[in-house]
Amino acid sequence: MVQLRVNGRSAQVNVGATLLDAAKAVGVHIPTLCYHPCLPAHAVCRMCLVELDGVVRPQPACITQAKAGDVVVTDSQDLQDFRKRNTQWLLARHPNACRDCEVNGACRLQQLIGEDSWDIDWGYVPRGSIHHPEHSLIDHTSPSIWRDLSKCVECGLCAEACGASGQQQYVIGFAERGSERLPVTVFDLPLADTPCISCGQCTLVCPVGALIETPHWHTVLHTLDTRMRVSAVQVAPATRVAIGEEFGMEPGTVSTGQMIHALRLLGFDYVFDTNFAADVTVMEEATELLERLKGTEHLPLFTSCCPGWVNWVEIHRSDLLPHLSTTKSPQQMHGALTKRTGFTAALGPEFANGKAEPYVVSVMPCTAKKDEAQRPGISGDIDHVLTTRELARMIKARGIAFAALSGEDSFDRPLGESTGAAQIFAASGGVMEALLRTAAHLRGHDKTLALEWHQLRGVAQGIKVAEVPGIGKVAVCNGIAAAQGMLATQTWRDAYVAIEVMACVGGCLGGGGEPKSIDPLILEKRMSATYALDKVAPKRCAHENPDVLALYATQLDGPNSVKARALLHTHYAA
Ligand code: HC1
Ligand code: SF4
Repeated sequence: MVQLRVNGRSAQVNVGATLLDAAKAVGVHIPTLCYHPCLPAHAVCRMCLVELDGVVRPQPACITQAKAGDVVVTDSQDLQDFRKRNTQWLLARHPNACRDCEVNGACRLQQLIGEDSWDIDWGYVPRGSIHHPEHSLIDHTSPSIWRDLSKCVECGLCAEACGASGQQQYVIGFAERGSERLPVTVFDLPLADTPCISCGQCTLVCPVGALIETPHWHTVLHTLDTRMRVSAVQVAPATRVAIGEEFGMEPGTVSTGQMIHALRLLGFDYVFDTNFAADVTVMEEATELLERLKGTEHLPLFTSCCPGWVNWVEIHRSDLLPHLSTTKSPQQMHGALTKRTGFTAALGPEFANGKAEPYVVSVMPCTAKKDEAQRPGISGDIDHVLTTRELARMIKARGIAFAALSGEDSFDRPLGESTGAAQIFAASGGVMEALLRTAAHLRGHDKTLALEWHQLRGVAQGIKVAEVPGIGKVAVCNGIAAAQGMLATQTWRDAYVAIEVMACVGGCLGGGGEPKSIDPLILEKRMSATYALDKVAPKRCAHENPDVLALYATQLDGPNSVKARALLHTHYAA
């Protein structure tokens, strides 16, 4: 342990800890802009400069290791003056347009200004466009991600999250030097023309409004306000274990009831559960796996519910397309079931024969789901996709006191009933575990095989493996970088019968549309909450869902039937 003093307080931290860690340990706040606990620190914003006894120049607390006997001052008048000048410099390059910004109220730069009662002169001089007009500052080409580089504070976190420290997609990198430095895309292309997989990890770490999800919430709110259409919303498994963070709840709090209640207050006529469709996905995909296991073709089967992963295969490895499960993702399945089955017909004669359609919205922890909803062949089943963050914005915009709402509300039927197997879709390894539960049942092994597959759980980036008696060896790739590494070899071809890939580390609960967090344990907390929901679920296997069984019996002729394939399966583009 290392002993030091911070602002006169005695601090004790582990060897290797930084001055920022030491300050946190004794409750001293140091402002930061470019720091994120899960990414390498580059100390570019200089906001965290502190004075160190015996050292002439102030040092960045985020990268300076604490040494025994250090005497640290974090808030002298000189430091305060410097932070004010530094902020002034940032604002001179940042549009004065907070009122219209998508992250208004959730921006770290705005917080810095708000924390101190500085009399700041906000004179904005657009940069880049003067000296380097070739860099387009605003890019709305992607269905999932919007860029506005005029708001960028050059922290570099997006390049880290997309590159070596995260997704290893290297879509974003820096161009120019000095005050003209900008994070641009490969060859400065519009994002839609790059190999971006729409995972949104860059938006998750952007401290300002330079990278955001393509916003749909204004249109959704407007459509609900008009009350001109019957509306239905579905909510992803990973949203309920994270949305509470936006309202000051402890990370890992499950707020399903409050979320449903808030959706009703926003004006949705039906509040359904994506988990219902996740159970249907399990039925279809487990049946598909067992069919493929009768032969040798297109094995291993790859899961396909993660659109970031599907994008990656289509962009980089079209040779793998035959291995992807053709089963639609739960989002798309739910959309098809809502718009094109007995539910719609039951809404009334004006909905018969497709004359009118309900307005269908999904709430997802994922930015790539916006892109998925527009895929050729399946577009139209979901009208708009909101991220978890966008739903929180809508709730705040309507002044709904989320945390004070009753947690008693529950999903509507028939598209709202689900099992624990569906809930664990939120976590890396969960889709595979849910599949194994039902595949084992269909094979008649469910009395002998375990329900829980702990080898496939956990947040650590990499590959998880399990040998499943009667089925074969399966793998889980936690994050697109892990999948990319595995697929660069040939060993996977004969090693596994099925492989789950989730583009974001942790699975959907680490998705690019989830609340932004600088808690280094955030994934563990959301994951514990997810498995706890499964543990107490009255039914824990997809094939036990009574409404799913009823759907197959009354409308679909069973899993993988001609009707089921027409409604619930898709294809991919080479
Ligand atoms: Fe996911 Fe899925 S689990 S992809 O992570 O298969 O986004 O939560 O909704 O579709 O169910 C996301 C989560 C989600 C789908 C399901
Ligand atoms: Fe990179 Fe993902 Fe952002 Fe695209 S969405 S730029 S792949 S981090």
